[in-house]
Amino acid sequence: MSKRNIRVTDPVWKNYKELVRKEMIPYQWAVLNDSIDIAIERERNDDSIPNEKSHAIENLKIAAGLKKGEHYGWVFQDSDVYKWLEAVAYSLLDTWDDSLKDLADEVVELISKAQEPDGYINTFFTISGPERRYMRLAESHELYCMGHLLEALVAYNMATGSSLAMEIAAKLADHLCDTFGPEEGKYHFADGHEEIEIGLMKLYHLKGDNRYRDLAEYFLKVRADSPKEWKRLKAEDKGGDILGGISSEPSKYNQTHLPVEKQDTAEGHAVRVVYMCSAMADVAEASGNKDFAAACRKIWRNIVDKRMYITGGIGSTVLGESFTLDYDLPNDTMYCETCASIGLIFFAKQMLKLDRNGEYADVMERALYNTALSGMALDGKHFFYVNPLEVVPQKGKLDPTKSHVKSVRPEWLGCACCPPNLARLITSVEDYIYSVFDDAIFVNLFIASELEPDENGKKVFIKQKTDYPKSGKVLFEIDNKEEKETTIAIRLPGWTDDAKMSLDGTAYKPTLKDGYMYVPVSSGEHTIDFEIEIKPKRWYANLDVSEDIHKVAVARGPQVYCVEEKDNGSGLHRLLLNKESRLVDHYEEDLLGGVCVVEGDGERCTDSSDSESIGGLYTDRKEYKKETVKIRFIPYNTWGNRGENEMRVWLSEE
Ligand code: FUB
Ligand code: ZN
Repeated sequence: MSKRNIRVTDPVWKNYKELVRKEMIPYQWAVLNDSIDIAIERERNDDSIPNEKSHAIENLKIAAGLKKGEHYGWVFQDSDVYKWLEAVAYSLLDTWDDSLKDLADEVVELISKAQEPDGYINTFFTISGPERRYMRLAESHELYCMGHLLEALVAYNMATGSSLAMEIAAKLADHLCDTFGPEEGKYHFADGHEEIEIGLMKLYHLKGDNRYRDLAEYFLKVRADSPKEWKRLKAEDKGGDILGGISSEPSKYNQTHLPVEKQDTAEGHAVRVVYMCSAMADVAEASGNKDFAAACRKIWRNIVDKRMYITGGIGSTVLGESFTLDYDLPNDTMYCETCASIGLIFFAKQMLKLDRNGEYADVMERALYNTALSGMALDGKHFFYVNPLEVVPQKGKLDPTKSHVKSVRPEWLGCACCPPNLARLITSVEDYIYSVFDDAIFVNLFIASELEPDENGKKVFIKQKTDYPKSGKVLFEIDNKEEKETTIAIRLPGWTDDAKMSLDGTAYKPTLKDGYMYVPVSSGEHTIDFEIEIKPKRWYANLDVSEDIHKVAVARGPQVYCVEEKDNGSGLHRLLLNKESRLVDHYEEDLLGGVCVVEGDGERCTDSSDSESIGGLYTDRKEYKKETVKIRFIPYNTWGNRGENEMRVWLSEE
């Protein structure tokens, strides 16, 4: 078993990790085995969404020949198990647990039995149509599932040293290298859903085998050529559609409209885009592919400048779970899938390896603290797939265009991609705190933790002490055991204007470049005291975001806030936040697991519900009647934890 070289000490994050370890992982295990009586909700009104059970472990058992039966669920149902296994691996790195390890070993064993002798693995095809292998790759998710499997096996090998995990991974990767590639006689197309590229890169980073990196690069390069090959094989395939709708999606849906290196806007299915970019940036860094790097920078700019919600959510429409157009950011019909924000975090992390620019970490933090964490209830057993910025529960129930907008997190979802994705993110959050380079260590996230050098890394130890984002104070205790000076580059978040810093007790003015403050530290022990002001702030959207014009959002540090009916009564659209009112924050230990609440003076329009109601829909009267109210905001990521109620992020301001 290996040890992490970084350990989270922050109580809030430790708590999240414990929630995943103690609640989410066993809960998800029970769901994957259909051994728990819960309501599995369809993520939207669509009768074709399988929601009777998960059957994911059963599918593996059938494929392994241990049971008889049919495949059930999505064609990518296997990936739920793989993501669970990856989360278990990270969790074991945090807290060793013999029985969890034994259980995960059994899963790895089961996977090895479900793997075909040539390395191929996919329960749907093994059970329902071995002759259809790779014939429907636009929709079949075969490589998508394999990508998740590689990620899981790499993580599990790192956590436990499992040689079986590595055997399965090598056999699978070799199968892929033999089957796909530029050489004659191999397949020249990619999967409709990017992910295999990420898995191959993880295996490449672990094993250093260039074939895996090259194949990841190949899958990206061949992407735009794939549709004609998909079409050719589909015509030969004797079976029916596997995921009906997908074959009729436009090429932008799966990013095949242009060669990936020529893409400069985020188009189509949001999760696919950010998974693709994450892999592209990783390959660019590993192989020096400058065209990939340039495309990533352009797509990044398009997302961050024109297509991302203030919560770090992406994907403006349920149709194709997709991006739409610049500045189109509706708050109550959007998609903002939890997985998409998780993918954005992956993308940001890879960009931090390419460019030393704090903006990537700003966005990573925005997505992490808001949309990603909002994906899970405080009990670790209820999950959002879609993360709205404005909810009126009845609309989600009665307006067919809003059936995906839920006001309470379901116990599980027909398409269960998000919960295990979040589990693996939370259990590996330490991987996002620092970027370590030969000449400098970059601090991306402020999370209390202890960093030790890994075997080959530079000998610098950092203890980060902070209760961020409750306060903006961070103390770094650094022990530079190198014989030469090194640099600690600390992110100055883009949402703040100023920071105070002292080095070894003396005020220090660091060089600021691209969002990082550079602090040189000589050999020996040092302290850096760093403080940014965290107070509630108002934010306004670009004028071209028509949905948010004349509205205000409140954030406190990296956390976006929202108002809930529970605190502010129903009809949240009637609230007006006074322009001049001071926003005041205080900590409430007993609320929502302990949160900073923000309050501001405002008004509520009362006209149409009192005795002087206008009586009809419209009036020529100039003013609404108003009553003075105190508006109470809570962190967005904690909404929906007190029963069904209205919520909104953007408020009118007067
Ligand atoms: O297609 C696999 C996963 O299911 C996607 O990443 C999610 O958006 C959901 O559609
Ligand atoms: Zn998802």
